[in-house]
Amino acid sequence: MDAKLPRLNRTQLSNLKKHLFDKELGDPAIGIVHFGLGNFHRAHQAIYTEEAMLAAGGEWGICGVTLLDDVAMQAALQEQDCLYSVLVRDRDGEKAQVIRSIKKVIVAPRQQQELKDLLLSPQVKIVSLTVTEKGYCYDPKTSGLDFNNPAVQHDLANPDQPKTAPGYLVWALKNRKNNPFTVLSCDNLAHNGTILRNVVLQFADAVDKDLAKWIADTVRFPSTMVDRIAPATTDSEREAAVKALGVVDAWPVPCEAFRQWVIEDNFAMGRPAWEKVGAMLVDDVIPYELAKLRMLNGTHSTIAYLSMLAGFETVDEAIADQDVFNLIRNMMDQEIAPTLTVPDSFDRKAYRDQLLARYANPSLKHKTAQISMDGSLKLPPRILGTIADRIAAGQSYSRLALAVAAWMRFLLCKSESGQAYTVSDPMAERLTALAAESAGDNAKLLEKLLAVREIFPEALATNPQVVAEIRKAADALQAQGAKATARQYA
Ligand code: CS2
Repeated sequence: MDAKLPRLNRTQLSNLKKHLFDKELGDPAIGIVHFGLGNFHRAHQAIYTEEAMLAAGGEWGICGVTLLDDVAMQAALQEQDCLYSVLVRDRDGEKAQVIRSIKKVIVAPRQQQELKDLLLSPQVKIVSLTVTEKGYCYDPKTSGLDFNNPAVQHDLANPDQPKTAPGYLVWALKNRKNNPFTVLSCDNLAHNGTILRNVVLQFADAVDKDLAKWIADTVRFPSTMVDRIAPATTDSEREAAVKALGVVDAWPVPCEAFRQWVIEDNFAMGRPAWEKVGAMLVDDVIPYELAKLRMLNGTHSTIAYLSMLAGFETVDEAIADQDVFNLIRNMMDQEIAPTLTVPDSFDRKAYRDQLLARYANPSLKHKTAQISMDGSLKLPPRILGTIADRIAAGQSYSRLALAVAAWMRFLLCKSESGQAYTVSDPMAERLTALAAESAGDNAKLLEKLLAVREIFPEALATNPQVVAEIRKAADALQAQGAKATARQYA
C-alpha cells in the first residue's frame, strides 16, 4: 500500500461521492449487533442494511463483533471510522462502493463489558450471526447443542463470562428479560433459525429452566437464505481499492454482483426495510434455503474437493474444464434439482444456468482451498441430506457419492501432482489421522471415515449401496485422477 495516500475515513467521504449510494446516511444509532464480522457479512447484510436505511430510515447501525481474540479486522476498520469498500466484480469489470452501515467493531474476548452493555441496550433489536457452521456449537447427532464442545462446557460453567455465540445470546436474553431481540442466523445451514433456536434453548435449559421456557415462548429465530460469493481479501484487492478510490482501504471486500436474501418475516421488535432493497420476506424460507444449500453450496464443495486433487486453484479455473462443467451441470439437473420442493416461480434450469455463470466469473478468483475448509460440517447439509433424499426416492446419486469420495481422498493431504496442503477443519486432526491410517487403501479409508458419526448418520454409513457407490468413485479417483473421473461421471 502506498504510505503517501490518505486512509479511507469520514473526512474523505466528500471526495468519494461516486462510490457512495447517493444519499447521506447520517449517523444511525446501533440497532443490530452482528456476530462474525467477515467478508460475507460486509458484502451482504451490511449493504442491504445501509440501502434499507437510505430507502426508509431507521436506527439500524451495525456493531460487528469478532468472537475470536483476533484484532486484525478491528484494527483495519477502526482506523477508517468503520468505513470499507466492496469491489463488485463481474465480467464487465469492477465497481467500488464505500459502505457506511457499520458503526463499531468489538473484539469480544477483549471488550466483554462493552459488548454486554450493548447487548442490553434497548436500542438493539436484532442480533444477527455469520459465525460459520462451527460457531453454532451444534451436534448433528442430536440436532442440538454440542455438550462435548470445550467452549460450550466453559460457557455453561461460567454463564456470565461467555465465549460462544449461544453463550452470549443466552446471557443477553436472560439479562434483557421482557425486552427480547430477534435472533437472525445468516449462515449456510439447513433450517438455520431452528438450529440456532435449538442450541440456545438447550443452553438456556441447562442454566435456568424458566429462562428456557420464556425464550421458547417469546424470542423469534427467523430462518434465512443468504447468497453472495465474497472471497477472502488478498493484497491484490487492497491494490485494486487504492486504484479505484485514491485512498487506502486496509480491508476491502471482493464480491460478485449477484446477491440474494430470503428472510422468514418473523421479527419481534421491528427490522430494517430490507424488502425495499431486494430482499424477499416470506413465510417459509426452507425451500429457498435447501435449494441454495444443495445447488450452490453442494456443487461448490464438490468443485472444491475435486479441485484440491486435480490442482485447480480457483472456481472459475475448475469450471472452465469442460468435464468439470458437465459434471456439475448434470449433478444439479439430475441429482440435486429433483430433490427440491420449490415454489412454481422458482425456475430450476434458470437457477442452474445462473450458478454456472457465477462460477465462471473470471474476476472473482474464488479459491477452492477456501471452500474446502470445514468439510466435516459442510458435507451433511450440502451433500449427505441430498443423498438421503435420493435413496428415499429410489433414485441414483453417483455424482453426489463422487463428491463424498473426493472429500475423503482430499483428507490424504496431497494433490495428484504430489503437492502437500493442510486441511482446515475443526476435526482436521482426527480426520487426517484416520485418512493417513488407511495408507491410501480406499476400503480402509471408507471404513474409517464412514464410522465418524458426527458426520455420517448410521443409516447412510451402513447402507451397502452407499458404501459401494463411494468406493467406486474413490477407486476411480485413485486410478485415473479427478479430471478423468469428472469426465466419466459427467
Ligand atoms: C462457499 C460459500 O466457502 C464456501 O463454503 O460455498 O461461502 C459460498 O460462496 C456462499 O454461500 C455463497 O453465497
